[in-house]
Amino acid sequence: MAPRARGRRPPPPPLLLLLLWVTGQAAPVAGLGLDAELQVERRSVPDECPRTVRSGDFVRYHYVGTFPDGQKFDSSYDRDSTFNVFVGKGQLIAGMDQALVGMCVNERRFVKIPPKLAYGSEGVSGVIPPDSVLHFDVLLMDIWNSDDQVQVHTYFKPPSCPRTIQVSDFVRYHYNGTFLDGTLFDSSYSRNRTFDTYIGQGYVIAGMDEGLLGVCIGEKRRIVVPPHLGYGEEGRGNIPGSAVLVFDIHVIDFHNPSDSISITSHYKPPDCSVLSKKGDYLKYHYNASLLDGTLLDSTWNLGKTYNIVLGSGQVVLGMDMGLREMCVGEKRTVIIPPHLGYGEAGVDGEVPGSAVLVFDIELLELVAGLPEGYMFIWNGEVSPNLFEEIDKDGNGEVLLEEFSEYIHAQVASGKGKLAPGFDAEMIVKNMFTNQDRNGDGKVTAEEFKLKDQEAKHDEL
Ligand SMILES: [Ca+2]
Ligand SMILES: [Ca+2]
Repeated sequence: MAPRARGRRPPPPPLLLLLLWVTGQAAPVAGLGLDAELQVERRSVPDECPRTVRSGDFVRYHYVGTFPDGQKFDSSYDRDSTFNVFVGKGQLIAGMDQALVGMCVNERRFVKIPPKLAYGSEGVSGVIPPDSVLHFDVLLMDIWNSDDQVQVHTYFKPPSCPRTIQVSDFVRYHYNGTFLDGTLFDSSYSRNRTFDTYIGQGYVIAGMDEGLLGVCIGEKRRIVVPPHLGYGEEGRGNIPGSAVLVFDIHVIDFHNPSDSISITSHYKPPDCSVLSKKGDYLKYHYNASLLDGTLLDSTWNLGKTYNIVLGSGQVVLGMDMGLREMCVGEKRTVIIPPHLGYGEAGVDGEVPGSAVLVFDIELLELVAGLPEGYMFIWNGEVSPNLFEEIDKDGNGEVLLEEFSEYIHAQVASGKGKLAPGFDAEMIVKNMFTNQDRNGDGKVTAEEFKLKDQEAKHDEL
């Protein structure tokens, strides 16, 4: 074959089709019984080769096509795009259809194809001379079959797995996304935040919706997604069309929006008869962590308890629920889904968005609250001359100073009781304001009423 001087740029894609795709009339060059003349040299074979090309597979590969004298006539690298094609279906010249069979991803083959398995005695006008032997340096990037399903391989499963992901659960996971040749195309780790999504409802590609089913919290698995369950022939962003995607995922947590909290009591003292209820003032210690064990916060480390009035909105709803009907000395673990915790937003720098939280709690002290709706109660009988007693200077008007002094004296002597856990001055001021109907800063005898004398409860 005569050397050809070729100074022009590689052919554009339409010509590529002429070169590598065989139309119906060109196909008969196969089947001449001269397959032995096809020479295949395996130049580089990867250590790991879980799968090899079979007839009928779809492959993506790079190649450089040269004539025997080394002159390049075509290269996929020049187009910065792999060549994508079904193998063994007559879409390629016969020699290439045969040469690709048995290849591993990342394998490199050097192939010499005789003209009878390429473009024969006719060649391709202006590109391939008649009777040309063609050389191809081939690197296989990708392989799948239209019969492929999602493949799942678990390589770490936590010892305890009380529940696995089901359809409609909401999951947070980390992942590295690579192509079959190992090239990384995306990673949640690089963004330093989990990927969060509902499962089985089409929010993610079909292959991930399927591949995440049945996974445990803390599990690590590889999910291999063929393109028909991924981004298809079109691809998306930096994912080329017809690419197999490999996701190495680590599930951080999941929950279902219908989940409530879960309470596990680890220890109860012998006398566990006084149980916490709404309005009680509680002092407790806690460790807060994520389901994967990451510690977020600990009052034990701070050396002082956390103190709240139960049912007063001082903690997230899940925590309020988790502290109910608990006795002093009891230890329990409360698991709180995000909709009863810190929600989708989380707490900046402290709690990730949509995180399930684990609280290990010990109740140290309980001060019984007042009946619901009361901020102050009398322990015994109420004096019949209450207004006169409060109006110390006897001028018929009670000022805040008189009122405050009187209430505190009642509490100090054990005759009255303020709701525990709140700012006493604030309670007293609210009580006074409630009695001062016309808001002039003084309470008159007419304004003054006992709480129980009214349908609408006030404070005294
Ligand atoms: Ca007065
Ligand atoms: Ca008044």
